[in-house]
Amino acid sequence: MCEFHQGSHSHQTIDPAAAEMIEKANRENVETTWDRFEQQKPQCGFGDLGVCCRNCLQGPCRINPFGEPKEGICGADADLIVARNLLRTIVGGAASHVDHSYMALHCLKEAAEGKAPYALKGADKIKSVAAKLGIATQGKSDNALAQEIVRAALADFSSYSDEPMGWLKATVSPGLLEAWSKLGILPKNPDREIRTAMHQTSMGVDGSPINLLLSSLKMGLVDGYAGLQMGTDIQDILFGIPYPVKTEANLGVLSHDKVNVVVHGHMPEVSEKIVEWARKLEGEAIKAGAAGINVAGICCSGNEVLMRQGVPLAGNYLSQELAIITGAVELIVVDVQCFMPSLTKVAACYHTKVVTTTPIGQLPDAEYIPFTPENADVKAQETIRMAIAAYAKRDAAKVQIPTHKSEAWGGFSVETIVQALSKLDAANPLKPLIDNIVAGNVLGAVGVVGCNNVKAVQDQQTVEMVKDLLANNVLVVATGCTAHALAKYGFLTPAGAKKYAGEKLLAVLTAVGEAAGLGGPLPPVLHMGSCVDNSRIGDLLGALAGYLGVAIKDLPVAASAPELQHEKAVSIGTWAVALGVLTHVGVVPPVLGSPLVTKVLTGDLEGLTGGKFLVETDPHLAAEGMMAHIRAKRKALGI
Ligand code: SF4
Ligand code: MSK
Repeated sequence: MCEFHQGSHSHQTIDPAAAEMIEKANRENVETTWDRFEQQKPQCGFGDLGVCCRNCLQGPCRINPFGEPKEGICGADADLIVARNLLRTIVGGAASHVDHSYMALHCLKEAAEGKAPYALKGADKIKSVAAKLGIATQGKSDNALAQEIVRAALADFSSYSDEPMGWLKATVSPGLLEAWSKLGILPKNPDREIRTAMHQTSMGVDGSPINLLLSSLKMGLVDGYAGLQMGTDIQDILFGIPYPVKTEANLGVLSHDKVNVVVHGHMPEVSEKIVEWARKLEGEAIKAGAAGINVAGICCSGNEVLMRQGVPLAGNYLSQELAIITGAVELIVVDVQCFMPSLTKVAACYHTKVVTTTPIGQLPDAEYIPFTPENADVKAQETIRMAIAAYAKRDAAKVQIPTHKSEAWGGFSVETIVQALSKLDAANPLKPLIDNIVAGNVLGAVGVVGCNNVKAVQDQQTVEMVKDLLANNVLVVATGCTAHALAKYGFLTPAGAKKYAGEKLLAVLTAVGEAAGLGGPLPPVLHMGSCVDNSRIGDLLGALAGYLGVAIKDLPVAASAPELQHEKAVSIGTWAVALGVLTHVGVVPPVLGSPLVTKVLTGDLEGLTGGKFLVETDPHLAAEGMMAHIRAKRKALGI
């Protein structure tokens, strides 16, 4: 066994389990994302600044920020090229979320019509979504209501009218509708908006950077309401509203003596079925000589099945190859988004099977098991049996599972948070939280979301920033791969409250946690779910603003994506600034080549929506910047 050198990978990760596996990869000559990052250096300066254009075949054109040329062949300057590239990035993110939401919608349609083996577990959600859509509920079965909800959603996708999206109108306050209407950014049919934005950014169409930035805001709303909100609403109907659940996080959750199956990607339609059939087929694994079947999650598939099933988290985005490098993973099943094409190459060094499940998410050399809502039971059994068969091929000499893991609590939907607070004030559940904010016991709240990015030391910016926020009595909610990051270091536990929260925040968390029957404080970071679950944060902000009778932009809150990598993180951030939220990004986005775009995003935007971007790669300065904003909002509210 190689001696474990903790800290020798301090420029790559702060996670000791990840460091141990990078060491193992080096020893076993397995290439990882960090090796490929080194091979990419130096990364292209034009790309970094966003001033490279490939939108027509006369290009590529690039602008020299320090000299000539100042324009591309068609005359597009840096401002235009950067604005066009930014909108296309946001379109990429929005399209991913909207397609995800559409897949969930298709699954709900088939299930509600009795054609797919999914029970509708979220009866409460059916009622609340129907109510917000204005669908009468009395005397109707869950299935009938679900079918009406599906029709309402599909109406948005097939709308020819100039009316804004129904799902958006049903979700946001009239104040926001009016503000967005004045800006001309209310989206209509989401598919049409995505098409129009691709058209708008093609060669020889929109030459106005400002107009393109307004379309970027509109695309943020497409993401927020046709992607995040609709996706979460539909998934809660299918799989149930999450409630608090305790589990564990980090590579140490992998088992030495069980068949390890890792779910990775985003779609609970796949991962829920894998969990269900792993439980049902446990006997077959035992017959094959294993102690059972252990399912663990990577990225947002992990978050989805953690939130509703208590499945442990194996790791976030940068740990996906490392899970295979343990030598203990029999099978990794992916669906859409965030899985590296390298997975099959890494898996080839071990006995691990890689299974793809969707027509748009395939990998050469992987096993393709096409899941549909109708065949999900059959395909999930096939997948689990493939994993059981692979167990016999596990090479004990190659197995090294890090011991590191931490307890982690998840399942903090808005419904859960309200339920916990209602133990303090049943008639007025939000009042205790608001009272504590007014009294200064909770300075404010920050939603910490998004990914890992190989440009940043894995988890470091997230952890350092959140430590500062909590110590200063700022409540933190988290989703996505940052929730994994925080889970690994104990932020999602009651003990984490004692370790990280400031005195006043700890007192509040203790009062709520004890009233809710947890026998101790609430975790100082509330895990609200996957990337699409960011809509839960939007719902919470809407409820708090509604209670106080102010706009979201007036609340003492901020958002942060300290280690973002995916286009989806940019589109989520754009939705957040459209809502009026100061949104920090800890990785510099490719916009600095345009002084105009940079100025609008980090300054002028505030005059339009109340939100803007804060770009800061230092986690301590980022925390300071958000807290300064929170204090200014408190002052403006007179608290
Ligand atoms: Fe160059 Fe203009 Fe074509 Fe872009 S659209 S590649 S700037 S000619
Ligand atoms: S999975 S989008 S790396 S959070 Fe949602 Fe993680 Fe970012 Fe993918």
